Formats: sequence, structure tokens, C-alpha cells
Amino acid sequence: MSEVSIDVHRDGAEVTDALRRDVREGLSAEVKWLPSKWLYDAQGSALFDRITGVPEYYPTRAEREILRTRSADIASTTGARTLVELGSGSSEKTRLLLDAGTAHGTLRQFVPLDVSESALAASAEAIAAEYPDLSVRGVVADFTEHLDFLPGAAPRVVAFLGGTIGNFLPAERAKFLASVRSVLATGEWLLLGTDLVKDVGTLVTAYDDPQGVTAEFNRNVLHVLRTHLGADVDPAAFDHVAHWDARQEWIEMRLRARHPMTVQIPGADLTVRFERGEYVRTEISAKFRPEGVRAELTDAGFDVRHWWTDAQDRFGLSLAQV
Ligand code: AVJ
Repeated sequence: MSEVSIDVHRDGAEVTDALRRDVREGLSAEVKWLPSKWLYDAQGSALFDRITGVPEYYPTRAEREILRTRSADIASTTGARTLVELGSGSSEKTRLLLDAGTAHGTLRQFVPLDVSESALAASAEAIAAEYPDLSVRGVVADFTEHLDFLPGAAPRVVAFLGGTIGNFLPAERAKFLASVRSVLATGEWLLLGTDLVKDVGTLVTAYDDPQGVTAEFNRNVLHVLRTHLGADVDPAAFDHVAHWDARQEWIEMRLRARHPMTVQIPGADLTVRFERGEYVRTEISAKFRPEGVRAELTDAGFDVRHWWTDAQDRFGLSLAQV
């Protein structure tokens, strides 16, 4: 097996501190909210993997279709020596890029980066076993904070797939793209997946599937508050809501209180009151237009070299160079 190493830029205590701060800020706000990254503990990551197999959740399949048809192109255009994947999760679609890069003969190193050490270790080991010629260097870090330690020989391709960039607010998105730009040298690349604006019915059903897997995923954040902060919140007391905000062009996941309640969160030294119908925003998932993606990449200092979509124009993949 090839060489595997994991660099930890974030340990368990720091993660709990960050959760505590976010909970104190978000749950004392006028309109309550929590950052969507807290959906992804081991259980949440497993639920998200299940979502990707739900018929109504099209983004994963649409992006995989693009990667299947374009990976060879990506490998030859970029000549990448290093593939960095931000928010790698189970690195499932990444295998298409790794196959193409190794077939092209330039790819030497894979750098998956994720906040979840358990998810990262498992996928890094699996990839190392499948690709004996690649060196695998996992990084445990929060890519919303800083990226100045990204390892790997140039030219690197930084892949940010799945439409996860849509989980940032517009101002955070600009800051994030600028920070990726700033850690790359001239000639290096960003491969960015963006879900596209489409009819409301398709969007809402993708985030409120009839099997209820997304609802369970959403409520999982309340289990995270129970486990890590001792919250006495009852997940069954909240309805899952997928709301399309037509002005902002994003899907908002919410947890809406079914009845009035008071929740104690000792680990955050906080008491939270909910009225009936009051909600917590747990995620935004912005949907994009092709011209908007191009403008944001250009503003951040990238040259957009390729723009690809699936056959049904549901999802876009940009290949941009510094
Ligand atoms: C993994 C962040 C891309 O925003 O579509 C799936 C997460 N949320 N269903 C998305 C998610 C609800 C997903 N990303």
C-alpha cells in the first residue's frame, strides 16, 4: 500500500469550542440559525451518503455524469501532480478524477481535507489501498477558516465538488474563493461544482425527499447538540422544512418547532426559548446561474477555462486557473 499520513489542524477540543461559540451566537439571534457544517458528525455524514442515493436528490448523479465525461479532459488540461479535495467526505466521485490523473501519468498525490477526522481517515486509507502509486496526505481542517497550509507539488487542482460552495452566504463565498486563489500559484487550478437554478418543484423535492432521509439528516444537528453540549432538545419536536427563497435563489433547510418549548444547553451555558412555528435555519444551499458563477470566479482572480453541465443542465462544473 502507498504512504498515508494525516495532518491534524483541528483537534476535538477546538471543534467543541467552535460548536459552543456558534450555538451561542446562532441560537440567540433574532432569527435562529446554525452553521451547516455541524450537520456532519459521523452519523450526519452517513445520512448525507444515503441522501446521495435518494432518487429525488439529483446533484450527486448530475455531477458524477459530468465527471465521468470530463475527467480525462481535466487531467490532460491541468497536468495535475496533486489533487486536493476540500470537504472530501467519502471521496466517492473523486475516484473518477484519480483514475483519469493516474491514467494520464502526472498525478502523484491526493490531499483530502475534511473537518471530520473519522471520515477522513477511512477514506484516505481506502484510497491509498486502491491507488498504490499515489501518496495520500489527509488534512483535518476547517476550510472556512484558513487554507494557508495546503500541501502538495504544483500544479495542484483544488476540487470543491457537490455544490458545497452553495452553503456559504454570498459574502462568505467571495472570501472563500479569494482565499483559495491566494494559496494557489500562477498556473494552478480550481475545479468547482455548482448546482443550478431550476424549477422550484425539483429543488424542493430534492431537499425534502418522500423517504424522509433529508429530514433525518437535518434533525441530526439536534443530536449533535445533545451529544456534544448536553442539550435536552427533543429532535422529534421539530419539523423538517425545505424553503425556496426565490429572491436569494437558495434552498433554506429549517427545523421548525412543533410546539412552544424551552431548551437547556448546559455545554453552551444557554437557555433557548422556542415559540410554536419558530425555526432554526440549519443550511442554505444556493443555486447558481452560469453567468453568476463565471462572474464570481473572475472577481476572485480566476480565469474560467471550461464550463461543463450534465445533459439536463442541472449542475455546472467549472475549471478555472490562476
Ligand atoms: C453536501 C452541501 C452539497 O447543499 O445539497 C443535501 C448538503 N443538504 N441535502 C447540499 C445537503 C440537504 C449538500 N451539500
